[in-house]
Amino acid sequence: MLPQSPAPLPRLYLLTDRHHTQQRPLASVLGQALEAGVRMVQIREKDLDTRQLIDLVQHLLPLIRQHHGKVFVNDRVDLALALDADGVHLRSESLPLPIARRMLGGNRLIGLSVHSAEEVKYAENEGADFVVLGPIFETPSKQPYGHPLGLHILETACQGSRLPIFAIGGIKTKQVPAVLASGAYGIAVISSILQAPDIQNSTRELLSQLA
Ligand code: TZP
Repeated sequence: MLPQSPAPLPRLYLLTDRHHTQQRPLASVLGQALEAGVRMVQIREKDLDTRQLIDLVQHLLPLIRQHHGKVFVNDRVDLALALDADGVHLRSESLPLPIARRMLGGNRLIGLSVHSAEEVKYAENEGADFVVLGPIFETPSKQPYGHPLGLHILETACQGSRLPIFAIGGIKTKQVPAVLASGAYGIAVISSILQAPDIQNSTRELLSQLA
């Protein structure tokens, strides 16, 4: 029998930020997004200490799994392993990718946040499973990364790499066709789901553009 190839990644990647939920509890907002079809979630709550983060992951992970979703922990390889997440999402100041891979082995996924076509190549060469490239558009959610990269850099990165590239930064439903036309595999979002007045509706709109 041929070995089974892994299931393809979902095309919509939701990043959590409990400061962007319009005062609604994160678990409830996330629950609605999952109901509407989100299947890939990064728990990204950078201001929590280790104990608080463990509590949150333990609270959210069963909810995400109930919906057959994949769970990624931002930055914390140790917690991804200990709490049995599907993978880790690394940023530039995280453990270097080869070290994270050594710790996680081949069965867990590693995503990397990148900001240029060159960093996409690096991620590919070092064995990342996917990257999140951005910010592509202007976004209030992420001031520190400065100027948006724009669709041209997204297109260059996609042409130069076979890795799945998720575009991030200011992506709403109406930007999805242009992002896909640039070669992106999918999109990663915070505010277009977490801040939406109708979370299920906004999630479904994004998914229908990605279908
Ligand atoms: N990395 C680049 S832009 C960004 C991150 C985490 C924030 C994306 O937030 P939004 O609200 O989807 O624009």
